Amino acid sequence: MSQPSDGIVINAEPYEFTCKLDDTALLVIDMQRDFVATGGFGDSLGNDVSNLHDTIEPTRNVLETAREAGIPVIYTREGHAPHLADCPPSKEERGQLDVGIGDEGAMGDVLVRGEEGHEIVTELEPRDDEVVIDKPGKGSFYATDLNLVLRNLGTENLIVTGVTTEVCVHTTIREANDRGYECLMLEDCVGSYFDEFQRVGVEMIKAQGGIFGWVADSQAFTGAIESEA
Ligand code: C5J
Repeated sequence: MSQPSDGIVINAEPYEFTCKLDDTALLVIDMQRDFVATGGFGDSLGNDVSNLHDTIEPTRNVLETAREAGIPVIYTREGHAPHLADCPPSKEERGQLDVGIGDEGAMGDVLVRGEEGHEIVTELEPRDDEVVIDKPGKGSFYATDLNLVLRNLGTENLIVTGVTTEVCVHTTIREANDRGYECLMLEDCVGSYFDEFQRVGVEMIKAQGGIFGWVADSQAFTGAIESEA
């Protein structure tokens, strides 16, 4: 069982992933200080952010390879306008947090656009010519222009990185599946606060012959792209 033979072949599970430079985009999901940084929202909730930190270096390598190969890079950021009119009250209230969405935290108002915590971590900063999609939900397609942007680019395949594995990464891959995209998750470039969720979150993508897509590590991706160049 394999995809059509023309194209770049990436060693993946449950079987080889094939794509072309001109029908592929790299998604970098929610690598924001609020989720990843020490002192950010995720950290303030008592989560261990070290697993998320570990994704930065491999993602940086993947970004460099994609940019050199001319693969479009699309970033997403989860967050809300300062008035919070785009934040469902259920989301705002859930958790009964002392410092929750819209409240003042160590990096500005939590998950609010324009605040320090909402920005992408410095190591992975978008270039000026790259698309950054601001999303109010977990899924990157919900209430955003992502599908339009991808269709305009001629994208059929998505290389998926970001955080957190079982929340925004999974929701986005599931949404992408239903819209006809093929997704390759790079397992060392996605991170969860919880080891068990990371393990199972990765397994679930490639189970049942690739029910949601494929999984590879970042070196399988960079090696395949670089050998094509
Ligand atoms: C969460 C995300 N975990 N980016 N957001 O609330 O996964």
